[in-house]
Amino acid sequence: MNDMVAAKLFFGKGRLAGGPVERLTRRIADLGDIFSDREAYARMPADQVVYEVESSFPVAAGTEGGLFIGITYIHPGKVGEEYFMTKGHFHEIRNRGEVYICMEGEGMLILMNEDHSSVWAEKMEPGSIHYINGHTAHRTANTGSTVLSFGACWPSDAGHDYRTISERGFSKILVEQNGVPTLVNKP
Ligand code: M6P
Ligand code: ZN
Repeated sequence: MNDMVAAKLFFGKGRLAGGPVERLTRRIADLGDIFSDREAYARMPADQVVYEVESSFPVAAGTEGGLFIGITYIHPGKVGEEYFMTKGHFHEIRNRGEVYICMEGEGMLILMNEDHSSVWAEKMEPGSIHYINGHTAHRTANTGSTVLSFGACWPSDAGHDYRTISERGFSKILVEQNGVPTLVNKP
């Protein structure tokens, strides 16, 4: 039992507080391998913040049976027609699931099966709760004009496999078409 860890956290003033919280910022320069429109990407300011993640790790990474908690804040914006989004990942231990709970804004949770043959999306809106099955890659995109924030809870032994996504991407991307978020085959 780690007694340095607060058992109770608060989402106050738009921020996670009340215990040890790790903060991570992902800028345009950190996301070179996820956006499809390379020319539009090259025109973006390298230091522009795309999303931030606040996480609480009550147990050591790799602990079986524990849980981690996070809140992700995705800023509004697009690279070309593709919405600002997270890197996305499978879990290293593939069968581990996750839950997302949307707090503010509007967006889409983009999901892909393990052999990349199927990509689908669920609409995120304040109060929507999303169960992400194991063996399923997950990524979130902000399709609105305000910050999209959502809470996440995942097993402490799940791990993040970013390499598979970095190498192969998702087989569909989410772009604005006639003002509507639309999944299209990756160019
Ligand atoms: C959620 C959780 C985290 C993840 C974060 C950002 O909060 O799924 O585990 O780190 O979203 O997503 P990514 O790691 O794919 O950039
Ligand atoms: Zn995850």
